[in-house]
Amino acid sequence: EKYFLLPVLFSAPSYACKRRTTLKNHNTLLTEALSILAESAELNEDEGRGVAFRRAAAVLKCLPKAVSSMEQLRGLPCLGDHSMRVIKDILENGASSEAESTKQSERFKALKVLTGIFGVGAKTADRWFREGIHSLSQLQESGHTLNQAQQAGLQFYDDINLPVSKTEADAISEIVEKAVHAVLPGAEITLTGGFRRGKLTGHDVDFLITHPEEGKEEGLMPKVVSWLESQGFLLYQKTTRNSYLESKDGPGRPASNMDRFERCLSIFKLTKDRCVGQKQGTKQSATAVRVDLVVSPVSQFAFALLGWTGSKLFERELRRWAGHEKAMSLSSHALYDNKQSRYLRASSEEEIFAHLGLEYIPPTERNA
Ligand code: DGT
Ligand code: MG
Repeated sequence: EKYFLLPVLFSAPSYACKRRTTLKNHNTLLTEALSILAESAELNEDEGRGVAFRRAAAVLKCLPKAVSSMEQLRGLPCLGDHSMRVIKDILENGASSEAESTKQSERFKALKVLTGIFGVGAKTADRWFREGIHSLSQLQESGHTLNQAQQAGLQFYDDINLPVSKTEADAISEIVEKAVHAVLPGAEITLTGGFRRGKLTGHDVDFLITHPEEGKEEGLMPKVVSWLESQGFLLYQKTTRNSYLESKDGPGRPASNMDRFERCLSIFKLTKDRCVGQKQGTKQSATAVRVDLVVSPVSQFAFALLGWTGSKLFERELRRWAGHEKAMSLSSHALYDNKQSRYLRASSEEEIFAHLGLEYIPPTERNA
């Protein structure tokens, strides 16, 4: 008798918000190459191409095993011709020549360095690159006037581009809690972003602040910022109204109390004790850490929590699901049902998933 070994055929739902994606990735070689191509497309402001590569990478992240042959991929969604060519190249040659040459290209390297400056986006970096500015020293010599964020970004460049550890995030949490409770006892602070999804490092630390009594959170941000400033914790801060999602894929109608949503982009000074030498003496040194603070009224808290937990692709897919499959508009403020012409209330993430007709996915499985 003969036995044939059949390859494992993978399958997955096409919406990332219907998949469970933990941090265990069995296909890092593939996903890292696709992420480089996504990043390159984003730096070239080709959003469509960027999303296509992000979706392809995300579908591979949720597979239970490493991909070993192209035929295993037949049943998978989100893998376009271009992504398939990249995967084939890696399976056959051990690396993607396109991802490798992208990584080594002068333009990609320069745009990475320039967008590594806090306050510099793809547009500005591209303009500078076309003027012949490819490095930080060339930028400093150029005589360009930098805004306050960019000046701070340049000043703390090395620290900001170092990953933030969970230990550092916890230390920042303590400071933020102290600040918030000093100015508004009873307020609640939640760690969001990648750390809430269980990541051990991040590029920043994200917090969501609310108060169980609606309205009590009003005017909170300036007070928190003043407290932090008076204690010397802030190297930079800028408080703005949150208008990110609303300007892009916001609800059919703006939420009534949207103007109360405030965001503070900041750079914290974190002092840490470092062991020096064998005698275990400690030396204090400071590091700069990017911190995002968001204040939400409790009525919008569940939406804000869902919106700020990420991943970015998971969020995008949730909104796409809501719009295309449910005729609803989801933002980090509200969920609007276009058929019923009304807002759907929710006081937990579970309720929002239920409104959307989705199985609940916990934060640690939103790492798409
Ligand atoms: P990280 O920090 O590199 O470990 O990765 P994340 O997942 O923490 O990403 P981050 O910090 O850029 O953003 C956290 C989540 O917050 C992200 O999944 C999407 C959301 N988000 C980011 N920026 C904005 C914004 O300006 N407005 C709103 N509503 N949401 C945002
Ligand atoms: Mg983050």
